[in-house]
Amino acid sequence: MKKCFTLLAMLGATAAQAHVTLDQATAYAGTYQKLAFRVGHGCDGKATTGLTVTLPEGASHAKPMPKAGWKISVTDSGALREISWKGGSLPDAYFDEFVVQVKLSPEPGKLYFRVVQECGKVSVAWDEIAGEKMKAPAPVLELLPAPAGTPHHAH
Ligand SMILES: [Cu+2]
Repeated sequence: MKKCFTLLAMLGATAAQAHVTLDQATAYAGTYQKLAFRVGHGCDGKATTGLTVTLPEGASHAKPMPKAGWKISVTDSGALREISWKGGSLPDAYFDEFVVQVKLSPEPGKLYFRVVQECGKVSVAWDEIAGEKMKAPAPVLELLPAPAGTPHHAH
């Protein structure tokens, strides 16, 4: 994580792209969307070997996209749903995306996705949802009111 803090100091807000982030910042409420979780670096130089995303209530009907080299598992335990990718190895010098399709809540607002990044025995929780100068912010998606005529079944 040290490397990340240095980048934050140097680049300010743009360094957020180097964390674990969502490919898109906004989406229309009530639609099906492809969400790509982008892993910008490993854990203090170590390769990423696992990623677990907790879906908020506002993201349902989750369908992960198969990913070569990674084993996907889905946990559905009532309100909280977890999707994890394990068994691969993403070197610190590269980035990759982990993709899932979800149906978004019809209510506009922000959805936070808590993510745990694993690098062998080390892990980083990307779960901060408020405050300035967050060290490990959770990926966030802002749901915008859908314009009239937006198809609700894009799948
Ligand atoms: Cu980062």
